[in-house]
Amino acid sequence: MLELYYFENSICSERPKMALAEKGVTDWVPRHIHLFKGEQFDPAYLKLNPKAQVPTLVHDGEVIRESSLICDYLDDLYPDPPLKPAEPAAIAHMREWIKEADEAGFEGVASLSFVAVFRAKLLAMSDADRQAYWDGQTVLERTQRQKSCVHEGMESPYVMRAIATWERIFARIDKTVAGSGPWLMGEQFTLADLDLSTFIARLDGMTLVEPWLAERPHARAWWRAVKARPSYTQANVGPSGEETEPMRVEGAKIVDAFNRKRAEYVAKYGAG
Ligand SMILES: N[C@@H](CCC(=O)N[C@@H](CS)C(=O)NCC(=O)O)C(=O)O
Repeated sequence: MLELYYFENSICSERPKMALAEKGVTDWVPRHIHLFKGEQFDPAYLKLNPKAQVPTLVHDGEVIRESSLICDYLDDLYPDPPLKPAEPAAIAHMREWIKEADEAGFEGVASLSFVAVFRAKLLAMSDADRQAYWDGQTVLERTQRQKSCVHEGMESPYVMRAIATWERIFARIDKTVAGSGPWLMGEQFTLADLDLSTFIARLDGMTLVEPWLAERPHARAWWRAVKARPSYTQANVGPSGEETEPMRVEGAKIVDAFNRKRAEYVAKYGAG
């Protein structure tokens, strides 16, 4: 049995859902974890995922954590169609994209999401509830990032870090696809494309992707092709349901400040 613990508006949970859709696997069991109701802190769930985060995959009792590792595992479990190249060096290069997405890309999207959208949710809580939410977290870096984004908004240093990260990633996507597209690893759609795409979908849903694509036609063509994949729709990638409108509206509110910060960054360090 394949059970996926997920939250619908989670950019990490969307990764395994999209991988399952790529594989045509539909007989997985959804296990919903409501992050804003604190279900990730339930002691039973913490046994599966001590970091109190989604997704978690449980396959016949075997617990697999970390969204990119779950996708890699699913690719091994269902080898057809393959989402990894055949050659060891190409696999290593593919994993370099994913490492960058996991290490820096996630934090960047999470910071921008917090500043634009989740900040208001947390500020609307009572001081005691907000503190209880943070006290329940088990990863100090996450709590520090969230506190900075909530208290400092666009002035949080995490915003500049997000801009630096995604400037670098979009520049690299544009250059790579221009040289050897249509996908990041050439002719084959791989886990590199998939793992980046759910993060970029969130930026897109907050109307924050356009500034990065404006002068990058190859990155734009790549992004259009990702969105056209049936798995993207089947897995409901990007803000969906009642989150769609708040994401778009709240994201649009920070676009001007975001563009100013980005211009500051580009003036100092260059575009990518
Ligand atoms: N590196 C982890 C990150 C997982 C993660 O941070 N997930 C977020 C949702 S996208 C989460 O569970 N957050 C818990 C919270 O907000 O309290 C992975 O890729 O699985």
